[in-house]
Amino acid sequence: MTNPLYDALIAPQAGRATPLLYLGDDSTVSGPDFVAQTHRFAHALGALGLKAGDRLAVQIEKSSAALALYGAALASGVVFLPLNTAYTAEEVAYFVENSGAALLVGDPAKANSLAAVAARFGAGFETLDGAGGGSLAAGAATQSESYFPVARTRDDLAAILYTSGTTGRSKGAMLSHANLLENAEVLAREWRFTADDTLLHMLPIFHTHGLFVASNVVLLSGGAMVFLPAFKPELVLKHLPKVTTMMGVPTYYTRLLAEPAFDRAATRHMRLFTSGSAPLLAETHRQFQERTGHRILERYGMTETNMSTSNPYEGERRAGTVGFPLPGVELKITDPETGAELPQGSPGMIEVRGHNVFRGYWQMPEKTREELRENGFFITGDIGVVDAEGYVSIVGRQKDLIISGGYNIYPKEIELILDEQPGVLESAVIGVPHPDFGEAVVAVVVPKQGATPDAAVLEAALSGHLARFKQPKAYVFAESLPRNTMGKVQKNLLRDAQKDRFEG
Ligand code: MCA
Ligand code: AMP
Repeated sequence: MTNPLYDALIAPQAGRATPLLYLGDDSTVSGPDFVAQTHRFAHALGALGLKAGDRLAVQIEKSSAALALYGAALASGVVFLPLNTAYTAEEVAYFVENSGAALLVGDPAKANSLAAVAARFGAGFETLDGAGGGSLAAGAATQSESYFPVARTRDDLAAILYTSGTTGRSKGAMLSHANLLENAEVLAREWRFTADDTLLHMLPIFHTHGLFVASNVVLLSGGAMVFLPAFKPELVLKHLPKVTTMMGVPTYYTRLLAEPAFDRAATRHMRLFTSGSAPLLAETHRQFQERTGHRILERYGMTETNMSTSNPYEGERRAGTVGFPLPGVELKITDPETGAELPQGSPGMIEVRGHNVFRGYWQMPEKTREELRENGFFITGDIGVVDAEGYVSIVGRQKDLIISGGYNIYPKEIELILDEQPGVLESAVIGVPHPDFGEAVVAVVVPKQGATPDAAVLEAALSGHLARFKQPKAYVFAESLPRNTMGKVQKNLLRDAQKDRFEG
């Protein structure tokens, strides 16, 4: 009996002699201790009635216990559904309801509101805090350290990660054991990860980047992680001497470049810096090389596809490109209207097919059919171009999406709430260049005749509904929105008008 991800990522940790995790308080977690905690959690999930295939929604702080809970879900065949810690209870409610989660695990500080959400949809509720305490941990403490993992096939689901839709309704991307394992294997090989590596892990673990790219690759290759709750430049400088590799979103690298101490000497021993989740400006790539001598390795992926392309480990890491399709991934550029493949050099829709492509959206067959072709190609919504040497560049997005500090924000979700506010006739939410976040959210609001809606009131109205990072960083009031002959709002014109708003 096998369980592909448990066998590859979790079980081998039991045999390691050196620490798996180095934590922010200078304590460590050994491999055997990590596996024991994973097993105790797996028993605790079983004791709470969770069976293989049930969904486990978690909105918890990053910690070694949170990673062990992910391991426990894998071991017990429970489908892991991690949620951004910034989401409001209202946002969490949608995911619990849509996924039919059997259990919600939340931070004790939010226990009242989250327990009410769980109760509303018939899910159980337990707590786990950033220090590894809470009711789930208490229930696990008395459980056995040995656990026989539940058998899973490569096609069984390991996780569901929600990704927002252009309609404002999030869709659960179903990821199988094979999706996650094969992608981790390819990345570990392509990026030369071995047991000698220690990764500086500062990414959140509720998204693909921090959980499946960073954590899975290290667990698979037998390396270790300096595992910190959040990104802070001063902590990078403190922990850098202990690590060989770092993964980040572009904001991490622009913030590090603002630290004079982050230089050639501080990074001399480093083997690899990777970047993804948002475009890395060619300028940042060049400045980073000038300052440190390292060329950041940029790669491209999505929640639905894990990683699809990467710049080469050996060979030229070309600024402004996301490199080549990874082994086992086919990539083509198509006409967004007809789906016909375009000749090399023409910009068009990026479509990808391979081991990495997800199994469809949870209980949304129509959405799945719209984006995942019968022949297996996934329509990414990203506009790209492939040069004569095969390097892929992302030159735009067909989807109405803002990427701010590596988080995806769908304008529709914000517009729907703004449009309901008193005094608001309509709104258009756009992303404009921002020196720190790459893009920042700006709301263009058209007041109803005679009304004078106030930005502070609108901000307050959004705050009960939406996570803080999605809320506009600025409001602009306009008499009308520019529209084309089809009546569609021309957001490009709004973006042009606002493009210098945050630039110094
Ligand atoms: C925090 N704030 C933000 C963001 N983060 N606003 C816009 N965009 C953001 N990303 C706001 C907070 O709401 C708060 O607002 C203020 O900034 C300070 O909050 P704080 O938590 O202190 O912020 P921070 O620590 O400076 O965080 C910025 C960050 C973080 C370090 C860039 O957002 C981050 O770690 N991002 C990584 C996201 C990530 O892992 N993405 C991977 C997705 P106020 O002060 O007004 O209250 S996976 C993916 O995309 C694909 C598959 C892929 O290819 O990897
Ligand atoms: P998510 O929905 O969080 O999976 O975000 C996926 C999206 O992030 C992709 O469709 C791209 O638009 C964007 N993305 C990820 N990596 C890169 C990159 N290296 N350059 C540009 N965009 C990227």
